[in-house]
Amino acid sequence: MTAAAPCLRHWRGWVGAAEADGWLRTLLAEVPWKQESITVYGRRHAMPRLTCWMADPGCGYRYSGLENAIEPWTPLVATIRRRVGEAATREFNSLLLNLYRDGRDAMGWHADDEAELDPHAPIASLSLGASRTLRFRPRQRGTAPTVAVELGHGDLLLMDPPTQGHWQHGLPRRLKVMVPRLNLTFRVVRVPP
Ligand SMILES: O=C(O)CCC(=O)C(=O)O
Repeated sequence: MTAAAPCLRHWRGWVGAAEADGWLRTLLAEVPWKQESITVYGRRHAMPRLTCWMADPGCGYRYSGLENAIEPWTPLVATIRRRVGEAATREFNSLLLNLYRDGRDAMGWHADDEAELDPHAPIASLSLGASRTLRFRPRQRGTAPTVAVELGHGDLLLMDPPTQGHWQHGLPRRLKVMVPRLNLTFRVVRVPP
């Protein structure tokens, strides 16, 4: 059964504009961004965004058939991880960074429900740079209305369980946007005891 709405907590301007500007500048310059390709219906496509997977050792993650190489936490990202963890009252051991170079870059409909992820943990999403709309739709189509969340510079969005079980989310293109947007989604990967 679909929950009536995704379980979201949205803090607009969670980080102030001046600090968010500094984070954006530093992350654009120091993260080892990669252009990955994915296979869809047997054909290779360049992903419409750049990505980087930062995580504790042992926290590997696969999606769309890609095994992500683990990059170590940079000092700034380690600080952001701690602050986001305090806001969410949850420690995160991994992070997918997405760089949307302009409004042509996007993310298709999906749920973050891979077997490696702890389904009882929230996913915390920090946005920096251009404002873009994150859309949610029920996995059982037509059982609830689509929800649109405008994510601006410095916003923090928590997606609490069971959102990923019932809803997909995606970030459509917005062709008028000429400047980059960064999104950091902190996750909990299950590690064997
Ligand atoms: O860029 C966003 O806000 C969404 C990112 C996302 O859906 C993901 O990393 O799974």
